[in-house]
Amino acid sequence: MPRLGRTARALATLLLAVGAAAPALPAHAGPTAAQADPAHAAVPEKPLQHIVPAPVRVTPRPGTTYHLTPDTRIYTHPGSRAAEQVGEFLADVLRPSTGYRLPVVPGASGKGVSLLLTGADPRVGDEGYQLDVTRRGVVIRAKTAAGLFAGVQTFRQILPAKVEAKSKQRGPWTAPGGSILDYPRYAHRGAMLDVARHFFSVDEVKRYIDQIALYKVNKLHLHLADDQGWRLEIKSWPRLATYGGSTEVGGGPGGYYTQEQYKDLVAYAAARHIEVIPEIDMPGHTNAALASYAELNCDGVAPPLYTGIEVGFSSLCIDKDITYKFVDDVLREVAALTPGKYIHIGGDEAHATTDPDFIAFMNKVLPMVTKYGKQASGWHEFVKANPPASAVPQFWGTKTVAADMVEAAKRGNEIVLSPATKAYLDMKYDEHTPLGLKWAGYTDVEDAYDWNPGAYVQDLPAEAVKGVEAPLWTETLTKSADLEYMAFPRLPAIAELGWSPWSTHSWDDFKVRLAAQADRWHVLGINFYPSPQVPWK
Ligand code: TNX
Repeated sequence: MPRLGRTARALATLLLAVGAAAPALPAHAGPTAAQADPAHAAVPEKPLQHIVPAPVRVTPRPGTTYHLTPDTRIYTHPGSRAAEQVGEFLADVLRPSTGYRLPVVPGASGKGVSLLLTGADPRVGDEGYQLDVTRRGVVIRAKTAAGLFAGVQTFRQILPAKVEAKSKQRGPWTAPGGSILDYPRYAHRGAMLDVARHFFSVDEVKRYIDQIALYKVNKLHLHLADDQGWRLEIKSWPRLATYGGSTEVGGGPGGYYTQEQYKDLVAYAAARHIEVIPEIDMPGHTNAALASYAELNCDGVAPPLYTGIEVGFSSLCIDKDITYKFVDDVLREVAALTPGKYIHIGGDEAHATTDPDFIAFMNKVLPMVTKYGKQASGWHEFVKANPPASAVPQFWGTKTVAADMVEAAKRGNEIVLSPATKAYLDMKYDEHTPLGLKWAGYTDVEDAYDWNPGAYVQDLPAEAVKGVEAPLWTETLTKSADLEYMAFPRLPAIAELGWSPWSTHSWDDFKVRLAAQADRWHVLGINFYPSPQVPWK
């Protein structure tokens, strides 16, 4: 027990003994003894109880700890390249701060850290894991590399926060003994980033990918085209990127990803078990495309580029054949760049398109998505077109009554929930927030956290919910520090709704676990909003 006074040591021993009497505690087991005791400052951290998102089951092994040492090896499942990659990912996190070599070797050993694809509790499913920390070693078991990766994220959180540092730090590198069984509530745990309103470089997007991976988010929806900018090179329509991508909100230089850069982003996400869902918004939110090619406009006249923040004024020309040649070309190229299942075709706020035109448009475009081997996602308005059961509507409403979502569920669509009043990371926290918008209302952390996706939309059956997603629109955000200020701490709140069983849901517990994350955010340089709702240390 490191550097504690005698009284504190006695107290800590007592607390560990108390822990011993209570074997399996759910992660939400109320305030810890440490917080309840006035002398808590001297009591060691209880990282097993501070994991975000809350695991399904945590069983401490009181009095037991494991230490990384200069001789520690990372063993990965023999013959599995995917497990080896997860091992390399873990080593890349641990090496700079510990200064240890941490070789990644195939094999299984009770010593060191082992990442194994056998022997996991069947309940872990496709993305869950089991984590066991004993005096001899750490063993993560899963059925898939995605499960091992999730286990690695948990392992990071039970090591001291400074393990996240990029430079050598002083140990000890202690993990508390215990066992965790963990698996997600929902298959879709998404974050959306709008790179159209303001452009974010490949490195900035990678930084965000690393941040969302910490909280077991498994989908990155990239909003790649909007009125203010087209951000992906399309070889058959090159001016989309070179001209349509040449500005952004406020008139800055904008930018776009070449297809090579985009592939690199997709691979970077895949290495973190995150599927990129590209969005090309249509038929509205298309001024950048309309400005790039005059022939896409009904009157044949290209409008100027747009750098304001109004929505709902642009539309592709529904009656022109060239519109569908254009969409087909774009979807073909986007599909070829997409190893994931989904292409998001937008469909929101098409205020410049009549309903019959909108439906006619979607009826032509939805089959193209299928033709290129993908399933369509779309903002919830696209259910007007009766998309096939494989399509995934993304609900962004501000009300909890949504008959169209209930009807879509009856037709077999699974729905992703991004209610703007809860999950929109671009909403201001309160009236003092310097960034963000407020049309859906202020959203402090407790608002973002306190809703049940399984029972949110009235009469929508729990089984119709595919998951949750936190959109980050960037009309007012220009740099990574801005993204982080809006996403932290609300992104971890939405991530927990997507991962953790509802039985663990407790704001009073969550806010304490969230507070404990701040040490990590400091070390990682994440610019978070220190909400007064959270008991930061
Ligand atoms: C609505 S919600 C939009 C976006 C804006 C956002 C700003 C939705 C699908 N569309 O175009 O960026 O509000 O909060």
